[in-house]
Amino acid sequence: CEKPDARPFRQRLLVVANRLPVSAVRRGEDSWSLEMSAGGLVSALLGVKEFEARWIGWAGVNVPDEVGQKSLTKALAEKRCIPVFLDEEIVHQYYNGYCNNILWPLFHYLGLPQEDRIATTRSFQSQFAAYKKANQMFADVVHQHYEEGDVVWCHDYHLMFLPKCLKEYNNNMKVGWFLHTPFPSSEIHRTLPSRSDLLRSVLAADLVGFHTYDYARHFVSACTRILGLEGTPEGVEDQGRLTRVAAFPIGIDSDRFIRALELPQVQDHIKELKERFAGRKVMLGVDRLDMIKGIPQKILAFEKFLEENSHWRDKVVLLQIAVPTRTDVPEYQKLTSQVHEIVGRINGRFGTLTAVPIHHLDRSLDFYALCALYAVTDVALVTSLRDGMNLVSYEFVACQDSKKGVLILSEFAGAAQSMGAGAILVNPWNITEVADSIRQALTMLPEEREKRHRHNFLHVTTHTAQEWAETFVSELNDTVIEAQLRIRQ
Ligand code: ADQ
Repeated sequence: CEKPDARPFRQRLLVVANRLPVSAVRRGEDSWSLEMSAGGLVSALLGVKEFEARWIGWAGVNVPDEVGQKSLTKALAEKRCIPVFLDEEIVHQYYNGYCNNILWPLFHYLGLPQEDRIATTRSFQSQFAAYKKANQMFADVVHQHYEEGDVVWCHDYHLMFLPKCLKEYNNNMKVGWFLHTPFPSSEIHRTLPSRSDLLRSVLAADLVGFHTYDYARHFVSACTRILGLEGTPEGVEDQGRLTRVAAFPIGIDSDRFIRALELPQVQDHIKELKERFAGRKVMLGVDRLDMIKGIPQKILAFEKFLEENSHWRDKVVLLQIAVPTRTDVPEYQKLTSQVHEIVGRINGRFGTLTAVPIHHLDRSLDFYALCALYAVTDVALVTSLRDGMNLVSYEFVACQDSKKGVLILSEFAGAAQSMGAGAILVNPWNITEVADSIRQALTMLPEEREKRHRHNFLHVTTHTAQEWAETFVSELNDTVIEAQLRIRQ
């Protein structure tokens, strides 16, 4: 007789995102090395243990041949990953073009590209066509792997067309969509030529989630103003069908950071850093090198602080770690040169033969080095011009339980809504205000630091990535059950 399966039932979750959590590098005709990629989405979803999760996405590499596609599919299957194969042209038009050149800046209030109008319209149309085509390719792969009862969770602005494609395949599929960036005011969204198509497609999902209540409100008001639909406290209604819209603020796996601080290698690194910067307060910025992160504004505010507080010049150092991203895009290349130019000028102005005020690194740090840096920091500076949430602020807080450093946080990061009471909130465009907040942070009394840190630490350790994912998926299950009950009534 068959033994009963001892494992509790775990629902299958298909996580669909533009990128898989691993990047593939080809080593031979059918040999691959797979590297874990960093980033908020990956670290958040890796903490989810309640589900039988599979990832569907692009592995970041062009694989034109069948041998390569087969062998990569096999290698990825061991990591529970399923590839979507995108060719170079699609990647160029869909990913570099429509996603990164149009949706990303627009959703962060940087507007649409400003080139010649006719050229923009033409390239816009072909990029949008590629966007739809790529989303359909993702849908095809989901369809091939879908089993009845699965939950399909689509992620981010790359896949706004996916909910509609999935529901066309199977209207009973449970589909959720979550946006990791801000959703802008409806006045911004309405400038997008494909504004209605994207909204309608997202509305095909059963549940639509955002980091903050404000983004959810902007989305609902875009649907009411642009599509003429009815917004309700629950979401958006279209001819009796409700799409539930709500806020699900993401978190981090805080225990992973807290546990890492106890490892000997991290402790050694902390000791080295303390010796290296002895006698100086350490300020830290960790960002992807992206215009939305407000890196030039942050550095200029630091310059202003040094200008106005000469007695601090040899007592403080700013470590700015910036991972280059989208390096083939001219705007990003310009940003890199701009940051280097400002850092060089300030170091020339305030540096001495033995020390410079800014250490700028254009690279990624490994997890343990990052934890050590967070732990020795006195003041973290997060000055995003817009940011869906910003996980760096969470990671810093998780590593500060002994030091109780101060977080200076942009009011335009989603994190400001959860950590506003513990951080010093600033308008990153106001260089004078940020410079003043640096002085305030460096001179803050220990009791005040302790009080602010307690608030933030409690938030970061209770609102974790796991809790975020479980809440979203259980809300999605409930939403579908409620909709079925409504139809039966
Ligand atoms: P990102 O824009 O990538 O994420 P963020 O939330 O700060 O921004 O996450 C960045 C991640 O990359 C963090 O885990 C951080 O540790 C890591 N990282 C950044 N710089 C690094 C460096 N130099 N070395 C090593 N690691 C580095 C998007 C949205 C955010 C949203 C997340 C999650 O733009 O607003 O918070 O998704 O939803």
